[in-house]
Amino acid sequence: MLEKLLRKKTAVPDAAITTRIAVVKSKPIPAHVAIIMDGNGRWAKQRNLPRIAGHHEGMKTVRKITRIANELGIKVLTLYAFSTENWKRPKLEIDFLMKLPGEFLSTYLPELVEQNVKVEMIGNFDMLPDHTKHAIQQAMIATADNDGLTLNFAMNYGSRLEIVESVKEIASLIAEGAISVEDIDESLIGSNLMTAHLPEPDLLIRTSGEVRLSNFMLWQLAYAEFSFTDVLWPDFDATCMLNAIEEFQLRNRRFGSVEGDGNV
Ligand code: V07
Repeated sequence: MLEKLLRKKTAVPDAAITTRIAVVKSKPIPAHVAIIMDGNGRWAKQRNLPRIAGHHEGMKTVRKITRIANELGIKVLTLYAFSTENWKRPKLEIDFLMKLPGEFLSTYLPELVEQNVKVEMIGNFDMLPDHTKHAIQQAMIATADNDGLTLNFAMNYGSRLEIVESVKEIASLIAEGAISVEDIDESLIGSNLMTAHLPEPDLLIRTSGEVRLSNFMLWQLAYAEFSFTDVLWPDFDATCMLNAIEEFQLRNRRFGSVEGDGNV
């Protein structure tokens, strides 16, 4: 009896989600979705749990959202996992956060490989602890030949610093005489950012009710649609993801036409 009840409970939403996925897939899908995964600490606080419990639950959401993104045919999913500002947090919290890539990958790498997901990273790799570097490097090697979803973690990432580094690189090319000042244009700057090989995000999602960019992909988000939700990241699920993409598709229904391409 109990088993029957439980089975019914899960079967109904699953069918509804399958239908929504099919409808969403029949319309233009954003190629690149970027997410600021906010609200893990608040989720924990509401349950009288330590902040790290929220981060750990948030890690499970990463797995769920990766699956649905892949299923929807999204090409790139960029997740803001750790900002350059996050070093200001208590040391114990930082130590815990730096163990999450290792735990995530030791648990989920086989299924990422199986799902043809390619793991990548943007941000300053050198400053990460060795064990974190190793975990990420192993995953990048193991998934290098995959050509499904690119799961791009922004780790120790800050957008202004990324732009500063790009400007320095361009300045040194000029100093060596390799290029001239007149060669500087938007495409040259874009091609010196850490995202040079990726399409620009079409959709930015930020959870937990905050309505800020917090130094995330400032250049790359110039033309993106923004979707803000009060849902805390650990509670963000397939339904929330579909809501954001359906909203994107409504706003972009003139996608590909001469109108609605950003030119007034
Ligand atoms: C982190 C879980 C998600 C919510 C945001 C904060 C906590 C997955 C990773 C990760 C990173 C690189 C990688 C594989 C997994 C991660 C950090 C924090 C620092 F190759 N979740 N997650 N990294 N959180």
